[in-house]
This record gives sequence, C-alpha cells and structure tokens, in this order.
Amino acid sequence: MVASQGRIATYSRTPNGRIFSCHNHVVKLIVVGFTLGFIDILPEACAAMINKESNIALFKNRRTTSLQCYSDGTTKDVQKLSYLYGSMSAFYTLETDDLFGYSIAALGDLNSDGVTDLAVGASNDDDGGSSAGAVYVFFLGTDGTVSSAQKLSMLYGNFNSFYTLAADDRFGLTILPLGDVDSDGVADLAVGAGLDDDGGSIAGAAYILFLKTDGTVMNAQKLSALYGNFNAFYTLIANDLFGRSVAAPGDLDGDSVVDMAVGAVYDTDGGSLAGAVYLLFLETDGTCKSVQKMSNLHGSFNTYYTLAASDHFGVSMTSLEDLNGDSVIDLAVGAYQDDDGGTDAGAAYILFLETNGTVKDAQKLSNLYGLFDSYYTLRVRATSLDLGWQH
Ligand SMILES: [Ca+2]
Ligand SMILES: [Ca+2]
Ligand SMILES: [Ca+2]
Ligand SMILES: [Ca+2]
Repeated sequence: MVASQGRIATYSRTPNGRIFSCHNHVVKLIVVGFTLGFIDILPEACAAMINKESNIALFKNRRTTSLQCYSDGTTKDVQKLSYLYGSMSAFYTLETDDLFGYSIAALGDLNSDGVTDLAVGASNDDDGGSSAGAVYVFFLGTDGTVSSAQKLSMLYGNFNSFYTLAADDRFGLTILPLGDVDSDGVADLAVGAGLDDDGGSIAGAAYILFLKTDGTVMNAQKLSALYGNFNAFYTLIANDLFGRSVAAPGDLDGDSVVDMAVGAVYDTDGGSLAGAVYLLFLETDGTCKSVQKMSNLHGSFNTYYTLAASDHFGVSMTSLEDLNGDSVIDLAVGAYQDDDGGTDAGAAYILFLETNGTVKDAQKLSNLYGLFDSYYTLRVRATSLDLGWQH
C-alpha cells in the first residue's frame, strides 16, 4: 500500500526513531528514522541544519553522523546553525548541554519578508531552571543564515506572561506549526514539554503558542492534566510523557478550527510503556473541544494491531497527506521499540483516520509488515542507546 504510493528511505540514525515526512518534486517521500547502533559522539552541541535546495530543515546531534535523507541519498547545499555557524551567536549564546537542535520545524514566512523562518528547540536550556527548555525562532536570510532571532523561554519572548516553566520540563522537546488556530493570520506553534509534572511526575504537557509576527508570544494555551480542558475527556497520570511528540492533522473534524495530535509515549494501556496518541479537537483559543485517544484500549486501534509492552507507540508522529483518498488526512506514528524481527527493531504505523479521530484502517511498517523488509532490514538496536532522547 504505502510502497506503491511513495518511497520509504532510512534516515541515518536520527535519535529516538523520529519520523520525518517531506515532499519533493518527484515522489512523496516518507523518511522513517530508526535507532540503529551507536555511531559516535561529536564534541559539540547539537546543531540545526537547513538544506537550502530542498528547503528541508534537519538536525544533527551528538549521536548523529550524517545527514542523508534525500531522494538520491545525498546532501546538497547545507547551512549549519550553531554557536559557531550561521550568525546565531549575534543574538543568543548556547551553553553546554542545551541540546539546541533537538527539535526543529519550518514556520512558514512569519515576518512576511519572503523567506521561510525556522523554529529550533533547545530542550535542555536552563532559563528558569535546569533543563526547563527553550525554543528559538529564527528569521532567515536567503542564504540560510540568521538575520534575526527570538528566544522563547522563561526569560525571553513573553512566554512567562502566561505560564511558568519548571526545571526538567523539557520545553521544546518537540515543536511543530499547527496552522492558524485563532484565525488571526499568523501560524501558531505547538511545543511539547513532555517532562512537565502536571497531574503527576512526567505526566507531560504541550503548549500552543499564539505568535506575533516578531516571534514573541501574544498568547498561550497549555494542554495537560490541569490545563486546556483536556481532563474533561481523559486522565493523564505520572510517567505518561504526554507531549513527547506532536503532529498537525489540519482540521480533522471539519469545524474550521485546526486540530492537533499529541503522543504519550509511556502510556500503559494494554502494557507498560505501550504508548498512546491523542487527537485533540481544538477551540480557537487552543483549549480542547473534545479528545480521542488511540491505544490498545481506545480509538479502534486494536481492531488492527496490538501494541506490546515497551513498544513506545507515539514516540514520533507526522501527519501525511490523504493516502487512501477518503479526503481525511492520515497519520504516521512511530513505535521505536517494537520487536518485529529483533529486539527494539522498531516500527511505524500508518493510521487512516475517521473525522472523529478514531482509526478507520491501519498499516504497520516493520520487518514483518507492510513490505518494508523488501527494501530494508532493521537491525537490532543497541540496548546502550535506550536512553537516546533522555540526555
Ligand atoms: Ca521570513
Ligand atoms: Ca494565529
Ligand atoms: Ca477541527
Ligand atoms: Ca485518508
């Protein structure tokens, strides 16, 4: 099914099995990253990378050696953004272990100067507390260097007018533009803080940041066990890690307000750390109108597949185009410790959604399902990397 509609390529050792979805002029390209063996440790902080030809932003961290995820398997023209490259240091300073580049997202042209702008997470930034986290908004020049920048954290960008980040929240663990939630003409940004403690230790949280065109926060809505009306529908508990991943499915239910998917990778439905994904149907203020969970116990997922303990379903996600032609956006979800064909070999699911957020059909991609092994074989992941994202 998927192989006939697009091409699947491996990404060279992204941490934590993150899924990238991107498109080029030839094929619909779904890039699935799997954690394969330890490679090396680079003596520098993480760095964001921009491929100028494809307009794809990537990241590179201490456990990544190469950036090859294009249809021909090569990198082309690349601009690095780090403390030493891309003029970033003219605006802010990175410190040891900030994990700048841990997450990255294209923002569209926020400041309307004709050049796409970029958000980069630094989930272990220490503004407001050790590893409270931060996100940078970069206004780019046509050469991919930084022409101006706005940091969003407890100390910058007006975020603290709305919420307080605590130590180890890991704000910026994931970032993604959702679309224009409040219809003010400016794209709004989802930011995960998966180690937030609302409702229990590491229950997790996600924020919707309503941005101004200068990159500062005009308004914000937190979604967690305590905020955003989420708890009217489901209960987040300790160690759910809600907010580890986020996807933007567009307006799934057709009420003209964009919706949001959030992964809770340590959810225990049907097994310890089996994982779960929530579809949040949003109001224009970013609160939940309704919520649909997908897991072993919810959302009809178990009609098609069963998650095992420690699969970590929801560790990564991306919305896809409408693959099956039913006019409803479909969703790819990673489960990087699935054991098909080898311990922690990993898997991804393509979920064909109903407009109410339940699963209409599903296709697993792994060593055992979805023809994946016709193209690649996933190797057993080195157990020493189990804490890949938990720096
Ligand atoms: Ca711009
Ligand atoms: Ca907006
Ligand atoms: Ca909607
Ligand atoms: Ca569809």
